[in-house]
Parts: sequence; C-alpha cells; structure tokens
Amino acid sequence: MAGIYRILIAFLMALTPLALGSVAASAATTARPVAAPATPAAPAATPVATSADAAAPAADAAAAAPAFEYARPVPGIGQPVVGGLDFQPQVTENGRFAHFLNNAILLPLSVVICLLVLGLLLFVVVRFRAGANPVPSKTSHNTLIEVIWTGIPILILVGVAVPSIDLLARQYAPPPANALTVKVTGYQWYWGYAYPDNGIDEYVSNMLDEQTAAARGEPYHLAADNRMVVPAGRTVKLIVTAADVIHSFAVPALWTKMDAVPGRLNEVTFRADRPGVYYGQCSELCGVNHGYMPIAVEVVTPERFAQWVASKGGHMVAPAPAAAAPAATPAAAPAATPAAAPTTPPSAGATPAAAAPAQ
Ligand SMILES: [Cu+2]
Repeated sequence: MAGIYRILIAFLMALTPLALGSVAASAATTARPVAAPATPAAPAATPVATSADAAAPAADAAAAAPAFEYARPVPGIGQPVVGGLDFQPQVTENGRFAHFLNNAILLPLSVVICLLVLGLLLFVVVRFRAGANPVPSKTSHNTLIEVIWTGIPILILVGVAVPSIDLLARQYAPPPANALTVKVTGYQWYWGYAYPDNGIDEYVSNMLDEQTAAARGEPYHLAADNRMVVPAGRTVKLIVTAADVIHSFAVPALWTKMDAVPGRLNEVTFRADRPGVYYGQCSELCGVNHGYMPIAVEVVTPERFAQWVASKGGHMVAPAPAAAAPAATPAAAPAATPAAAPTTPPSAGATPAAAAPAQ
C-alpha cells in the first residue's frame, strides 16, 4: 500500500512543474486580455480588438494591393452540422480513404464483434445457468476452440492493421518539390500564417465577433477575420509551431491535425481537391480562450490564389519541374464546380495570373 502511495506522490510531483509552467505562461501572456472572461461574449471581444491593432500598420500596404474577396461558406461543407454523426465531407484523398476505412471496415467490424460477444455471453448465461446444471461441467481445455479464438482475432487485427498503416504512411508522405509551404504558429489565442515561398510575412487570424460573422454568412466561433488561403490541387506543406503553449492545428474536412509545440517545427501535408471554405479549431487545451481561436482555410483555384498572393503584397514562385512532383496527377485538378463561389467576382485589377503555378 505504501508503495502505491509513493508512486502516486512521485507522479503528482512530476506533473506539478508542467502544470505550474502552463499556468505561469498563461498568466504572463494573458494578464491584459483576460481581465473578464466570465461571460462568453467577453473573450470574443478581445481577439477582434487585437486584430484591429494588428491590421492598422498593414492598412497602408493593403491600400495599394488589389482587392480579394473571401468566398462564402456552403452550409454543411467544411463545418459541423446540427445533429451530425458522420465525418464532415472530405475534400482530400486521404480524408476520403480514412472515411472509407472508418465507415466500411472498422464500424461494421466493431458492430459484428460486439454482437457476437453479446450473443455468446447470453448463450452461456442461459445454457449454463446453475438452475439447469445441478452438476457443473468439469471441462477446462479444448485445443481446437483455443486455436480458433486465438487465430481469428490475430487475423482480424492484421486485416485492420494493413489499411491503418497505409493511411498513416499516406498522411506523412514527404511532400512533392512543388508543395506550397505555409508556416502556422499558434498563439494564445489566435493563429499566425506566413508564406515564406511567396514573400508573405506572418499575418494573424482572429475569431470574428457574432455580428460580423452573421453579416458575412459565416458560423460564429468558426469564422476568422483573416483566412489561410491555399490553392486546390496542390500539396500544401504546413510547418506548425507555437509561440507560448501547445496548441493543435486541426481542420476536419481537410483531414489535418498537427500539434503546435513551442520550439518545434512539426510538418504535415494535405492536398484539397475542391475549392471551398473549411473550418477548424485549436484542438489542444491551451488556456482560457482555447475555444476562441478558430481556423478558417479557404481553398481556391490557382488563379484566385495568385490574386490573393498579390493582394497580400507577395509574389508567385515558379513551380518546380513536373518530374519532381509525382503526386501531381490530373485527378488532382480542382473540380469544375467550386463548393463555394466568391460573393463578388475578383477585382479585374488583379491580373498576376500569368505568374501562377502550372497546377
Ligand atoms: Cu490553442
């Protein structure tokens, strides 16, 4: 007994510095904005104010840049639905494969195994009850049954492992040479995005307040003032890190989730094949406003991506030779019908399309 207590105390002592460190970091960074997080409305006001501050210096530069209109999201696409049980509609090949693995293999298998075990249990309870068996069976071994109930689970586990490991390998496959690099930084409590290849310095993305989100036709708590914009049909390489505590960058429809850890650069890739607006949230408990740092990713056509890059004052980079991009198959071309059409046509002034990448 004393041994167990000692182990328990040692475990708690090991955890204490972590907890204290996290609290101290939260307190240091948030002393100002977290004055009154008592009501849900209070945290929402904070990021917007921060956004206004951050946007001010960039206003002059943006004035000269061509305009870019964000697309409106389509209900049910890239966001949760009321009463939804299934995955969000997946717009990446990996996501569709994972959806298939879950719905066509794992779920049916789990249901069959649960029903089989339940049936056997009920059979044993009824068939071998004490009332019907005054003299209990003395059977203790049966080699055939033991081989069967060891062999079949092994076969099932191997059968599940093969597609699971395949999915894992696909998710972390090295990106092709022409992948678009986006650096994602988690902060308490907003996100920063930078496009080093395109000369776009980090800009921050804060949650929209309820009125603005409603005016833009976006879901409150998921809508952000500045989105991450990426082209359809091209692999995006995210370099994910954090500046204060651990966050996690997660967008369900893009089948993407990666921890953002201070001092580390984690890499994850995705290739969306359908333009649209896809929302996500920080998925690592990171402090009092953890629930108020949504992620908004807009997947656009390569032409619109070039317009967006120009609107940010960046430049397009020449794509790498096609031979270096084995993943760039015709199947990766964006669908003819975009999931989310822009509210207004892009500005005619933005015509750097000639510099757009080939795919
Ligand atoms: Cu976070």
